[in-house]
Amino acid sequence: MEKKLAEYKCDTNEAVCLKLGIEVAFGYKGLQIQLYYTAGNLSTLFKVKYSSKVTEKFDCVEADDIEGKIREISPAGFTSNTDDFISLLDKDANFKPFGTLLHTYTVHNEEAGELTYQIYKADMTCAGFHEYHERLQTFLMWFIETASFIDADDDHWDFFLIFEKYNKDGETLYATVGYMTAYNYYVYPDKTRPRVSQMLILPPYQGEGHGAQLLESVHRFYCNLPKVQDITAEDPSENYVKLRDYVLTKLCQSLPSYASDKLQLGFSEDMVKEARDKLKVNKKHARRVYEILRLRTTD
Ligand code: CO6
Repeated sequence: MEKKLAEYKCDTNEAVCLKLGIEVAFGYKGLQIQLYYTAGNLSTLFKVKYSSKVTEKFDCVEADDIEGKIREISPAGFTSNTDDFISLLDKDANFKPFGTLLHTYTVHNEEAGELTYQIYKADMTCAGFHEYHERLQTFLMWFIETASFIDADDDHWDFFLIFEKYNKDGETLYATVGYMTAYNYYVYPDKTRPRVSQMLILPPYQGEGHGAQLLESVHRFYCNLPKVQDITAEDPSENYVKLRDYVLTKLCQSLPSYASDKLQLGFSEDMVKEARDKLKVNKKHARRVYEILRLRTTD
């Protein structure tokens, strides 16, 4: 009996077509969970397939409700019909990014050559963005261990999105690359402090410099807003801290107060002030950058 049931244990890592998973699912043989997103609009196909499933009647055990569990974190309005999904793929050509364009950059790719990317700032007043964001944030559950969904209707949220811009059959298309959310906290008496809450670069795009481009653009965006005191992060992960160290060091090293002769004199109020006023860098991070740069100049 036990041997027979062992065949009904599937690793959802392998079953999910996203190739990312949650836990071991019990009760299925040949389990396949298809979760497909269109590249731009993230319209979703969600389908669960298996060759057989245990039943209480014959096997005296119940199969895990894998479909129900994934449904809870699946984007609202998904389709389970492959033909419908194919027609949504065609419609994806009409997808345009939301919000205001902040920055355009290119990345050289060995196979594809020069690829173009754009960073946009969006908010909930952009038509269709609410639904798009609902779909986008479902990725967090697959790719960030401690992720949770946000109450996006609170107007203190800022959204920053990266899209790849490419041409196909004479048309300009966009693909979702990643995003960041920041919550504008109030600082007495008349300032705000945006706190980065979520950041995700989708796996195929990781390690190509997009995270660094996004964080730098976000600093540059807030630099233009006098009411912003500095930028912080909520529960930053180790990976996020590494990325932030890289970006803030790159930004601060061009400030006069971080010149190599100044670094030798120790951490100073000038560094704190210049990093905050010119780049919206928080005091604690200004100190970290000082230590990184000081170490570099110390043999
Ligand atoms: N180790 C060391 N150095 C790193 C790392 C890691 N993991 N990530 C970035 N960097 C540094 C490094 O110097 C990179 O330069 P190269 O060595 O030349 O590659 C540089 O930063 C730029 O990295 P890149 O822009 O390519 O990073 P990426 O586009 O992959 O974005 C990421 C980084 C962590 C946002 C992305 O990998 C990701 O989305 N990972 C999964 C989700 C995640 O972990 N998100 C962060 C948790 S949420 O903490 C959080 C406070 C909130 C925001």
